[in-house]
Amino acid sequence: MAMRTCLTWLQEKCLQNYFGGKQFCLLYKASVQKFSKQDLFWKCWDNGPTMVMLYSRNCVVGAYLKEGFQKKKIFITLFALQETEVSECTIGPYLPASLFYDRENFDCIPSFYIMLDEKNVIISSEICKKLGLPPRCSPMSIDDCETFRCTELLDERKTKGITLIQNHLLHILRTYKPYGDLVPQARILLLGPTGAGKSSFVNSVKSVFRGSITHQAMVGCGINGTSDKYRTYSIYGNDGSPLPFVLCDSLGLSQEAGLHFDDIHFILKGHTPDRYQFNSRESITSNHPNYIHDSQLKDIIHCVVFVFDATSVEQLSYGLVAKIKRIRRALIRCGILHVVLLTHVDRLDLITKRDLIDIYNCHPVKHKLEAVHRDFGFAFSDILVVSNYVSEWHLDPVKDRLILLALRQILCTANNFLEDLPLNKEVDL
Ligand SMILES: Nc1nc2c(ncn2[C@@H]2O[C@H](COP(=O)(O)OP(=O)(O)OP(=O)(O)O)[C@@H](O)[C@H]2O)c(=O)[nH]1
Ligand SMILES: [Mg+2]
Repeated sequence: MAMRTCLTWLQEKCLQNYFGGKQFCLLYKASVQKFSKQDLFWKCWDNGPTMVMLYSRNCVVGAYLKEGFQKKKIFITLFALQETEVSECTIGPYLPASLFYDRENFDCIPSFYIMLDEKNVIISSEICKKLGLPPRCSPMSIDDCETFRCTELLDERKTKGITLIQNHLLHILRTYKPYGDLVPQARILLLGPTGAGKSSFVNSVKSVFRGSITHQAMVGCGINGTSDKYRTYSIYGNDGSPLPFVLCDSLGLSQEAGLHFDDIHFILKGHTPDRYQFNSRESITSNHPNYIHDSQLKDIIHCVVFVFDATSVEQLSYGLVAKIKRIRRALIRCGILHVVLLTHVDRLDLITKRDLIDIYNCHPVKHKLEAVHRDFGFAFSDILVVSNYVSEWHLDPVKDRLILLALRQILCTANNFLEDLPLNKEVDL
């Protein structure tokens, strides 16, 4: 009979986070191994940190053995899991094996012991109270007991693999060439609601290429927005020459104020100069002293990136959603390719660092992708996910990888636009 844990995805996530970024490998399942205590010890004895889970009809309780089932007396963390809340208490020092009642020697931990063959757990009233369990729950009848080996979510081997991929991506992006050498740099425009993380993405990309955290673009969380100027950012390689792309940061979109619809048109057509001070009430005009009159292919936008905060993308006002859809329709009409960048995924409930490795298969993120697809009509393959650098002091290969993967996709999209260009010479909003 195949072993499958009784833990739900949500319970497992909750415990992974609670015990500081662990992953669990199921070693023993009593219902499969006939509630045999000998089998349990045989499977778990030398496995290092171990978690014992007990499933009763009404609750889930467990014991976390930081040093495993070794012979030494240790402190044991007992816990109860209710929904996504964990309550715990520490007992000991005890021999971990004495969590299980020993019929021959009448030996066990007096306040908490498991009678595996009888499918019962005895819990003192004091421990029940500490764990928030109902007062008269002991003896607690259990349906199953499972033990897990607990390892770090990110071990050295995984981190090494990610660093290799990261170096490979860095190489690809440093040597990227805009299609047909039509322009020296692909021009990427970041558009999105106020506070979505546009400027933070610029900083994140800069940080990854520089090899250290940098905060060149101003970042903030005021409701009226932080960026009020049009800024174009180049990134310089080790030899001092600019990398083949420019990130253009804009004023945030909002229902009432924010970036003026007509300003988007002028940016796309390459008329807006760097450091142009936006005005929500009126767009730039050709009378502006720095207006770029003779904009060329190198000045126009080659790919638009809609940036959304994953934690709030479903709560955007009706008016703002309508505005974004209107912008998107205009982009489609004039053949400008665009993608979505979901930021703040690290703030979604129960996301662990390990989830960032396989983020597109992570349940809460999948829900967000579906929401963006449903509400705005973007194709799933055009929705990218990153966790920006915001308060870190050091680079993290897991975050770097996501940022670089997103950038690679953005630059591919820019190349698709350039490749299609003869058919789209007239970029007219
Ligand atoms: N946790 C987390 N915070 C983020 C992320 N991206 C941005 N932030 C935070 O979100 C807030 C807004 O970020 P900005 O980069 O200023 O957003 P923006 O889109 O440039 O905002 P405006 O310039 O006001 O339109 C800041 O407090 C950032 O630190 C992310 O991926 N994860
Ligand atoms: Mg900004």
